[in-house]
Amino acid sequence: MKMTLRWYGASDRVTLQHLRQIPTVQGIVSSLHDVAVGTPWRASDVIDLRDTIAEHDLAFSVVESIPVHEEIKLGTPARDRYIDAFCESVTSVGTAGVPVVCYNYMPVFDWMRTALELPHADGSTSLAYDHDELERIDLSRGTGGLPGWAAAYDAHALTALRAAWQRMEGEAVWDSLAYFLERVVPVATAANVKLAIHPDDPPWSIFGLPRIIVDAAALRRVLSLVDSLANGLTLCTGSLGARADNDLAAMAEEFGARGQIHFMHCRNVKRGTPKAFREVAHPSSYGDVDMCGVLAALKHNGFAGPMRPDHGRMIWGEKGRAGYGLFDRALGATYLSGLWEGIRE
Ligand SMILES: [Mn+2]
Repeated sequence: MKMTLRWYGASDRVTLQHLRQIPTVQGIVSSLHDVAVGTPWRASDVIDLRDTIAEHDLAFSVVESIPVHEEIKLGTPARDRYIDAFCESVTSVGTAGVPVVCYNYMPVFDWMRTALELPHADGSTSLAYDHDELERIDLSRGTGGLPGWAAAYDAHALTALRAAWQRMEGEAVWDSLAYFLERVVPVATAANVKLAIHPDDPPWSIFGLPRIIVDAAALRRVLSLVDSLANGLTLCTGSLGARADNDLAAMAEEFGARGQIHFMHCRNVKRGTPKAFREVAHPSSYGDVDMCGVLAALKHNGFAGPMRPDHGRMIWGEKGRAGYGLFDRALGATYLSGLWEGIRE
């Protein structure tokens, strides 16, 4: 296992030097955040980012993410040129020697929460989600009412997108994913890059939009679409852990044994009423994720890939990007590394 942390580039308040000072951290997870969705990445830009990271004696371990253009997910005739662009980006990542690309396949919206600073009894804050609250949000005037949703859509664009998605049943999303992977996986293989799909967060339909990467059966199905080591998974314990019927240790065992987990996101959640949760400190006792069970299954199966503490809380008065402060993620990294060290093979 290689411990990594996400870094948002030069504009991130958390610096590479900060991250380097956290015990056990060896690598960085980052992206070309300034390149528009659907524009192919240049190898020279990925190499520049890799070299910046290397100046701090850290590896560029994972690209998270290359965004998948909406036309690809919708399966429109325009998708082919966006798939070509995605392939070109994957090739550039391979040229720079970055071994893993994380991506997700969620319609319209990426991760979704209803609170970015839910206060906890100890004075810390974290991200949280309540489905009833979400469904009460009025989208008729665009995405302005959504907390934390960066890529804004105005009312017109959002209405058009939602109308397009209304024609897509879940099976149609699977078809478009298969079409995408059939073209991208061979390119990734040739570039020596492993693709790692991130589960949907939260793992259920929102605003009437289908979400398909939600449980073990879905992960199995993704792997069956194209049988290749380059077609793999990001196992995110926080995303999948929002559902009580997801046994995360069993998933780590099953997909770890197959060697198809290319990237680990470790985050703990405390589930509330059905379809509600809040993010909590990483140790198992604070939430519903059996972190020791997950890591034991991975270690038992020889997991050697990158792992990162996913979101952290905001503690000690820190301000910054929701979920991506320094302090609690640093505690998460050392907790996870300690847990890992303590598990005997
Ligand atoms: Mn995640």
